[in-house]
Amino acid sequence: MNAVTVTPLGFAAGAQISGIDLRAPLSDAQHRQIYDAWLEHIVLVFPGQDLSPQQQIAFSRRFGVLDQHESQAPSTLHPEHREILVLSNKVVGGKKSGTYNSGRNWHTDLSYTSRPAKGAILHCKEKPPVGGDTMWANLYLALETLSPNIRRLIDDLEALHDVTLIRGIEQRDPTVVAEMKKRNPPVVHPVVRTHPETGRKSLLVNQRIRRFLGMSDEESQSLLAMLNAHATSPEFVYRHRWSIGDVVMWDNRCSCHVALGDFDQTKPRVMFRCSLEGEVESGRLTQDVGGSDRQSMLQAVAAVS
Ligand SMILES: O=C(O)CCC(=O)C(=O)O
Ligand SMILES: [Fe+2]
Repeated sequence: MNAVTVTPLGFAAGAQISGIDLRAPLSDAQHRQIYDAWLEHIVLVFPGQDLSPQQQIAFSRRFGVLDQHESQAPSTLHPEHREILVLSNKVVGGKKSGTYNSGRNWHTDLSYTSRPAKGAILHCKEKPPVGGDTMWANLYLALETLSPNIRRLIDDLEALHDVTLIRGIEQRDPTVVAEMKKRNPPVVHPVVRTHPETGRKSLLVNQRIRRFLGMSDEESQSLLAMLNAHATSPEFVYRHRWSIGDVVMWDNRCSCHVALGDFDQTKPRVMFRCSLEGEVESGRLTQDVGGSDRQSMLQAVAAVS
């Protein structure tokens, strides 16, 4: 079996994997090589693939436990394979898909739950003639390039992640959104997190953070704006311009991403997505905050109610 070729696409993140047809099962050697490249480059691009849902599922399963998408509206899942979430802006039966504006602000998938995703595998099926790129930021680099003084400030800091900060959520079906909010009360995560496999630390900040615990709203907003601007600055970002047939997989444990809405919405953009379940419960409900953190918790709860 030939070795696959790994070609970096960006300095901060991104590598292209060629010399492989993902329709066939991966050998153990190929799997190891791809897995190592994934840990190193965070975002892997496999161009020119043409996978059936079954083949995409089989490939994705080699990298983790597949999310059955219980928390997603049934109408957004592939009709025969619930492991595939369909990201689409098409109008079906007179209604926009529930995923038509997914991912429109910087986020780490499922950081508004106690167990953020391990990663995801997107397969591009249809795309607009221009626009609709996706960008990923390397959050290891974001952390490592902070000054020692800011580093000390955030080392033990915790942030409240809030599902209601998903950009454009208010434009989605109100029944689905109400259910999402009910299932996802705000959760607290450390701002500095450790990758379970590489052991490297990264900066878990994004635009779905409401506030930091133990800080006033003003302090939180200023610090968050600074950290988000830093984390998503161009030197830490890989921007992917899609082609039909691309398979892109990312490591969600050290990155954040955004799907740009800069395209003609009358043109279809369709991605089939498999999601890898997170391995660790890194977050906790605000209700669990006790003792000296209680005041912060009350402030935090007040801030979202
Ligand atoms: O549509 C995209 O490019 C990505 C959307 C997104 O945020 C995701 O699939 O997690
Ligand atoms: Fe996402």
